[in-house]
Amino acid sequence: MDRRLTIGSIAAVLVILCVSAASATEALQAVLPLSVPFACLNCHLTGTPTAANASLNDFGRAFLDNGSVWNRYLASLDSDGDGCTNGAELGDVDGNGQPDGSVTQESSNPGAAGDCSASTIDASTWGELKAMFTGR
Ligand SMILES: [Ca+2]
Ligand SMILES: [Ca+2]
Repeated sequence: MDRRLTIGSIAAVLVILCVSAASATEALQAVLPLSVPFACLNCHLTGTPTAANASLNDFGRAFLDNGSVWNRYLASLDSDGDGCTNGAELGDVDGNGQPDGSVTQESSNPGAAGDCSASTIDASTWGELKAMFTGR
């Protein structure tokens, strides 16, 4: 009976840890300007992170190091080193938290190298263009 209780307790703890890891990931996704279609894979090496397996990719570490805040600084970085800034990959080049223009999905994953084509427009130019249309 003690053994069943112990196994049950361990299972309950694992479920709680898994749920808390998923909840944290979902809450942090809401901080990003867009998180579709990559969702958890924006920051994690697995699409289904758990407390036992929530390893971060390069963008996930940069996001964490930035206090889990999305801003102009984080947008200007190229965390995965593929030639596209995090902002370009996440659809918010100037990092003001608003998706650019009519963008509704990420163009590529900020934590996976080799999945983008480098933009020729820089963040400040895009920010000026965006301000013309949004007044921000
Ligand atoms: Ca990149
Ligand atoms: Ca990328």
